[in-house]
Amino acid sequence: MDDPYLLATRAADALRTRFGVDGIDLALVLGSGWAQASEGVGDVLDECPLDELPGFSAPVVAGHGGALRLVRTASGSLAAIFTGRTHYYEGRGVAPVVHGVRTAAAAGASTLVLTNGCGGISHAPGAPVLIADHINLTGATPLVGPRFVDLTEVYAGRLRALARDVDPSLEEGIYCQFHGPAYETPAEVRMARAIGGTLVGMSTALEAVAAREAGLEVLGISLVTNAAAGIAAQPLSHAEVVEAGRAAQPRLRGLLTGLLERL
Ligand code: 8IG
Repeated sequence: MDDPYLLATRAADALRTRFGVDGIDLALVLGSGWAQASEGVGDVLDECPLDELPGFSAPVVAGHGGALRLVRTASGSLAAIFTGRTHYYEGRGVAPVVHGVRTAAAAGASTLVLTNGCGGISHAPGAPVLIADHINLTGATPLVGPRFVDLTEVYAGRLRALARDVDPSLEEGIYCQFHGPAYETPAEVRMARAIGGTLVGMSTALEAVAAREAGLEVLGISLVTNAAAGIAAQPLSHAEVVEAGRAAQPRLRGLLTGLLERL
């Protein structure tokens, strides 16, 4: 089994069988700081460990989820919520990183909401930020061969407008994806700023590219959990990340709830 598209088709079939549905309408990937906020955003119909489906493996990071949850939204849509993701820094390659995205598309989703926790260059910790565009600094791509995918509008303006309907004070930013797992050096953060980045993270861009290839409409939302290295006086700490996530919960919950009422 080395065709990632075929593997996603099989995972989508397993999803349909496991949940007893014909398909899904949208998918939501939960990043650091988003798990709690997603609770209660719809009626939970069912849930299973992600590694029950072909091609998925158990999470490697403590605090990163590994479940697939089926939710009926207030608008009546069926949403698949991935409570965690595979990161490129895990070293398994790019295909496992985008397997959830391809599975969601194969299961019929037309909309993908990607969330993450990240560092802020020009956004304060605690702020949710709409991703307006990205810069992929991983040197990797999920696309193999002559797949000339148009990336003019990776993050749909229509969905960003919808998010701003819910929360008009949302900022927009440019997400720079680094390989990780080390956080950036201050010089790397200055480089990211110089080339137009306002957020630094370790996910999302690769997933968004695979999503555009699959024809999904993408919304990306970052929770800034820490100032990027060298932006604040102190070094980065995991405790800071956890605390910023905790403090932002009510706002994130309101945002997700409002979004899922509209999707
Ligand atoms: I949470 O400062 C989180 N994830 N690259 N840099 C990068 N990823 C992150 C950061 C950060 N904080």
